[in-house]
Amino acid sequence: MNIAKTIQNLYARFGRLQGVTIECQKELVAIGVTNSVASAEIFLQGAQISRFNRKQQDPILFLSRQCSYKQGQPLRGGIPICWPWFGQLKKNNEKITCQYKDSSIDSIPAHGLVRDINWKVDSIETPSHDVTVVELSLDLNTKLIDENNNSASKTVWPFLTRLRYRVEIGEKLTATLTVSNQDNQEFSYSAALHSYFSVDHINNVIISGFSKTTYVDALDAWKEKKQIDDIAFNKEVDRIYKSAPEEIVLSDRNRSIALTSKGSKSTIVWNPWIEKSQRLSQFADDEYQSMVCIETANALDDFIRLKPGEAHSTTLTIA
Ligand code: TA6
Repeated sequence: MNIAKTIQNLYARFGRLQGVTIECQKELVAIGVTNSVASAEIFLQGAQISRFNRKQQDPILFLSRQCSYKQGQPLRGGIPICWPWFGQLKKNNEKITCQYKDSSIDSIPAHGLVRDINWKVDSIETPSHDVTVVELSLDLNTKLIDENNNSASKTVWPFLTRLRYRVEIGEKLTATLTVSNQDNQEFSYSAALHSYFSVDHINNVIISGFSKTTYVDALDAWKEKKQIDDIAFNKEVDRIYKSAPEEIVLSDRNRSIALTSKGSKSTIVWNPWIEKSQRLSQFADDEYQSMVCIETANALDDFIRLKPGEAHSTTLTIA
């Protein structure tokens, strides 16, 4: 990406908007938004929301202090967009893996191929003093993926697809990923808004809303298990909750955050704990104490099939 040209173009289009800044952090370009009630930051790479803060309050989202801000390296934190598969491709439904028959699916990076592609900024609007709406998009075809020449570009996504991402920043943050099939054949995908939340300490975290639901334990041979009570943490947790509730509450000693999802029936809950933290890129050994991932997803059996002309939206609201 030509950073100078990108920044110049964005300034020319949006520089006059109240509370909008165009930022450059090492190799990445971001849109900064501040209004009367909140502030946020969205990187063009991966359309990744990196920050969301309500005025005079602690950050809602976690962002590692070891982020590299380099092209091709999705930030560790904020809300990465995992699409057109969640997690390791080979662990996805056969309807998804069969679309990659020409690629060795073992060597393909986890979490899809749009986290390290630069998205287009379609619009930034400030309909009122306390709401800012940013819309980004990605028109996917095999040419674009190859041009980006990123690690996953070996994985040819063979379908004409339009991704649109609408982010509304106010008292609440609402992020909506809409996938449209613009091809003449059906395709299937899995996805996640892989949200990292900032917490005072993982030992104080309680996630409620999941009791009596079933989850797949990615740390125990992908066995199905029952969630009896609220979720608390005293070790690494990596679970895909099936038929997850629409309303989830994340609490720590200082606050409670309500998460509402639409168009998603699966949610991933993850904390790497001590040992995995030492192996993660862009992550300090002790940062597992300050974060938890609650990911609004379309994963496992909750994958999405789109016929030509169809579209699906997955929405997360943080309140
Ligand atoms: O969503 C949980 C998870 O699949 C974990 O297994 C861990 O791999 C995490 O995502 C982070 O993945 P990343 O590719 O961003 O390092």
